[in-house]
Amino acid sequence: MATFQQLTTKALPTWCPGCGDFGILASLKLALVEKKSDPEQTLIISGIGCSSKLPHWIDTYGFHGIHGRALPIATGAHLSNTDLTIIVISGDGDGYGIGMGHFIHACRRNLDIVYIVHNNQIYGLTKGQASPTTEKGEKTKTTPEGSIESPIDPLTLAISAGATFVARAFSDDQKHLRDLIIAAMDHPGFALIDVLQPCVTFNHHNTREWFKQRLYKLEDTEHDPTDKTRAFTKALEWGDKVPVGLFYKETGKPRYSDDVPQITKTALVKQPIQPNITPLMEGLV
Ligand SMILES: Cc1ncc(C[n+]2csc(CCOP(=O)(O)OP(=O)(O)O)c2C)c(N)n1
Ligand code: SF4
Repeated sequence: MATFQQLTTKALPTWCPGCGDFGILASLKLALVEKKSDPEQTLIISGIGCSSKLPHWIDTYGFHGIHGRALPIATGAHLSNTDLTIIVISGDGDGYGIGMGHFIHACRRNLDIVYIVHNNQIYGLTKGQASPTTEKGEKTKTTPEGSIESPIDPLTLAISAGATFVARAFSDDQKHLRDLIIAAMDHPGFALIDVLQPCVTFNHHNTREWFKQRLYKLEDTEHDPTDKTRAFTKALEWGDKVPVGLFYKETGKPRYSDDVPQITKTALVKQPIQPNITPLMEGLV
């Protein structure tokens, strides 16, 4: 286990002052402290983007991958060592654009991974192009007349693809996000937390104020996260009111790793290396 201070690196984040990424980083550290997580058994994997720089600034193991490929890297790491706590960090471009195929397959496989997507509805690192979650009509560097495309909804996609824990949070509500990350870590299966975050430099529409006027918590309503139909209805709500919290949770579905006989008892990395590979080679002939 590590304290908040011990998880804090000497290097300081290079995010723009006021970026929502700071709140997500702080919430993740708070969750790891609360969970008494061992930094040496914690692996944070990301793709490419402002958000994906996060593993540089938290003192656990980390892997800053390539654009859109955080989930395949995490899948390999997880199946090699199922004892690790694996947190994957993406942006909306990284995870829902170039990485969309991997996202859907990770959901259906129910990999035991926590997937945190920093959703600022824009490409931040590359300076303000439209992303898959950019709202219709939004003017960006690539849509100077306003986007003509409808945004995707990551939550309904995740639920229909088979994810067993689907939540949305806001980067500025660190206690709420911390609690959702803890619940996601405790959940045996694929857990998506889509985190709405301001990009103060390139998204001048979905600002802090915009969110604060609209967000409300599902926990303050009668919402039942085991009700899949209701979860879909709530996930589609985006306008004057935008819900955050746990939309959907399914228990009892086997994790991918439960059905791989070679690793159900002992993690692959803890198994002896088979010195005699002749039977293996003969099996391939
Ligand atoms: C294969 C590939 N295509 C495109 C890029 C350029 N690129 C880097 S980050 C990025 C998008 C960043 O947006 P997002 O994932 O939403 O993260 P943010 O920077 O907003 O946190 C793009 C298109 C790249 N690095 N690699
Ligand atoms: S460009 Fe946007 S997302 Fe990137 S660090 Fe700056 S405010 Fe954050």
